[in-house]
Amino acid sequence: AVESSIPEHMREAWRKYSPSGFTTKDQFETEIVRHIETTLARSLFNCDELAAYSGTALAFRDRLIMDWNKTQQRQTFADQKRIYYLSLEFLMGRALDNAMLNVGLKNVAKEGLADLGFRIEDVINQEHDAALGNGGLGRLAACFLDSMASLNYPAWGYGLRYRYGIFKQEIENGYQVEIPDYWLDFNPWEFARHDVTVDVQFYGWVNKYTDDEGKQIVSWQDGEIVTAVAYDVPVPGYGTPTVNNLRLWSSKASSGEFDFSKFNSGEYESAVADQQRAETISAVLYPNDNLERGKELRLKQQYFWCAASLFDIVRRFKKTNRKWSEFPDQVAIQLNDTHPTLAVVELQRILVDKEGLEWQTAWDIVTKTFSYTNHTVLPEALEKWSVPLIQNLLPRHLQIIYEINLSFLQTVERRFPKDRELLGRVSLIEESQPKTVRMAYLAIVGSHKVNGVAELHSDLIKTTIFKDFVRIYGPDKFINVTNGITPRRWLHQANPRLSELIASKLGSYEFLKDLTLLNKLEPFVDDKEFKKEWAEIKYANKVRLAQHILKTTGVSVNPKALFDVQVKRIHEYKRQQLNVFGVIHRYLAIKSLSSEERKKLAPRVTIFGGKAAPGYWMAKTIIHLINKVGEVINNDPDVGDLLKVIFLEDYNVSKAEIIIPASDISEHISTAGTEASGTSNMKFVLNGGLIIGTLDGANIEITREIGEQNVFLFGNLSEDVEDLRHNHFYGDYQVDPELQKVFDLIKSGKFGDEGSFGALIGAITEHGDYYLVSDDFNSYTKTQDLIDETFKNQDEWVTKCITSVARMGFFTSDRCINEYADTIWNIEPLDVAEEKQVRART
Ligand code: F58
Repeated sequence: AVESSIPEHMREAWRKYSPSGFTTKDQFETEIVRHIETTLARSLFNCDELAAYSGTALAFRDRLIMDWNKTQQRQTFADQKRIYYLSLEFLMGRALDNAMLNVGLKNVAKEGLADLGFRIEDVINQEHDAALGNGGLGRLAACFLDSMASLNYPAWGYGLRYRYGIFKQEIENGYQVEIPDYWLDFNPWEFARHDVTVDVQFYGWVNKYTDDEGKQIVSWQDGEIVTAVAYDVPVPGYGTPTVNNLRLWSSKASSGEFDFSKFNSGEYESAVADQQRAETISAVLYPNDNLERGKELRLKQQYFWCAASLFDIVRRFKKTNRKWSEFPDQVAIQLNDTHPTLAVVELQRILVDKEGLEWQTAWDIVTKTFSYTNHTVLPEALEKWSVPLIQNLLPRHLQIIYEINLSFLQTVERRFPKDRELLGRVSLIEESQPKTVRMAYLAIVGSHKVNGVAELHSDLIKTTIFKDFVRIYGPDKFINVTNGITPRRWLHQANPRLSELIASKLGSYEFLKDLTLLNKLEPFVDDKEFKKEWAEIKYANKVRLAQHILKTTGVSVNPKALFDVQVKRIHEYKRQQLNVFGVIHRYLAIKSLSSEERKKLAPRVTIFGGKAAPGYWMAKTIIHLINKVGEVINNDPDVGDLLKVIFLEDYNVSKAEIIIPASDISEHISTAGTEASGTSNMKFVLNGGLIIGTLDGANIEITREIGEQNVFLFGNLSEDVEDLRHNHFYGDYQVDPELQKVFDLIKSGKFGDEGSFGALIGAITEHGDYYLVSDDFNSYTKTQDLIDETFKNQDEWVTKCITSVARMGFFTSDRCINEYADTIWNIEPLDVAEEKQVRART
């Protein structure tokens, strides 16, 4: 027992008064009113929706805390192996609705709030998204936390508590404008642990000497110290008492560093400046997706977070008084991309420099502990850090990296003595100017397993960027774990009516815990009543989105039209430009028809959403073009309802929850071989929408599961991409003639100053069309025509949708987490049966 625990003979009183949390409507109302009147110091004369949200959040938070405390006690007591998920991004979105559904008391809250004069939807909408991520990678981490808690795995997330999440996007005159996302004004979901801190060192120099006993001592000295303060966020599982912990680190000046003498000597300003410099580390999320820029502050963020997390993990391990050799039996650490790779080096440093282990003994422990997930093959997204930068910021770590490299290259040389070039290719150090550290290679060498995120992607990394490493380590080190999504948020929360309809057919909500049960829906594809209800729900979701569109853009759209959606980060490889060129092509077609012929067309609303990295000029040009095309088409009386083009501002998790359930067709149209997996493709199909897509990422496995007849596939295959790119530079290469007409219209100034879009067109006509927009254009527009035809037969369409949903069971993140647990982490869920019984009795 620790000193701070209450003596045994006094615990009875303690237990007697320990709160048990509300379960009934009356109890909920008591709690919310108490919080509003005391915690928030408001009253019934002064309670707006924000206050109602705050009170509700505090009431649910109380419940979560109790389960959270118990979960942590249970996990400590069970003393099993834990998984630590290190991610620089956790794109959590809102917490209240999720907490209500996971605890299972949303209806209680709904009725209670109604009694007090509020609509639950309005209350939920008051919450600010927790937007600590860019896109797919960050949202995947959030889905994984949900699954790990729901499956009762002893798991912790570790990340950074950015003061500013991903920027808020506004569109002004068709251009993206970035607004800072300060989100911490009122955040009831975090707990500052001012007593849980770690001092993190930067800069300084390395002192190597031999002590009196002849032992080599290495010590990293001087430099500056920044303190990491822990902020804990409860992560509730669905239908289980497990509430795991997400620990986010915030930076502040260390009390040692904060120079009080400066105050006294009148250097007040510079003392405050020091403090601000320390706080800058966790100030802002870098807003790039799939691009690395090598900024010092980003490296500082990475080390700050890795050092604090590792210290915390090691501190917890040491409390168990085990031998170091047992570390990998207690601890598994997953690296979400290469961003946390310094953790590998840091653990080696702790074991060798601080704990005095032999190099090789330490290294065995390190490699058994870590595993690494790769999320991209795009060369511009692979992290490389300049050696001089690391030398200056982390001098001891650079030495360790060189030592790791030396011993790795020696092994390679022994195994492949005749292959001199191999050594240069796989070296952790690239001999560039300046030299750089190849972080992906370091992550591979420091891990026992490396995984890609969809089958095609995992194959591609083995045959392209990591080919040499497959030769060196053998194929078993490289595996695939296809991504998944949590059905709790992406079906039950986002689409409650569809979830309810499914439950009514399957007899329970058990499918939310075992998504393969959805296959029991398939026999109902011939049930007329069921199909009607299905179609009504989709229509209601479209009406809701149409209202949102009207409110935010002023454009009125017809909910009976086909809703065609592409929402994701704006990037050339994701090809929003292909989509908007397709829209212009459709516009030209409409204009060329007589008014009689137009009546036969299927009306369509094309909806875009997504942020461009602030420095990604081409992506911003794509946004500009979409908005300009929308202005023209939406106001052309010849077109009317036949075509509307919408750009939805500030796409984020909570907007995705409105948009995704309202889609008929969504677009996943990346150049084959560029999108590692994609996860929104899964969300759309799970919500009864069909997809148009290339044979890329998880589209391939989605097609295999739901059947080719239910997917609109088009475009060139990944194996042909290289040759096609090559061909663009030879012979008399010409762009697709239909695409050329689109370019001509843009160049005519129809959508405003044609100069604005010159680079976008030039990338295709002059600069080799790297993303194969022209090669795929014909196939794309033909497939869009097929979609129009198919949509006309609503009965057939609904059949496709239902069949697809029924076959989506594979894509739950629960399956994904179980695969990680079995094949990489070697961890077991913690038994909570007893806890559940105690709950049922009380
Ligand atoms: C995404 N990567 C992949 N990176 O693009 C997507 O195919 C995949 O489904 C998803 O990961 C999950 O595996 C991604 O989102 C980033 O945003 C990084 C942020 C930090 C800088 C480098 C890119």
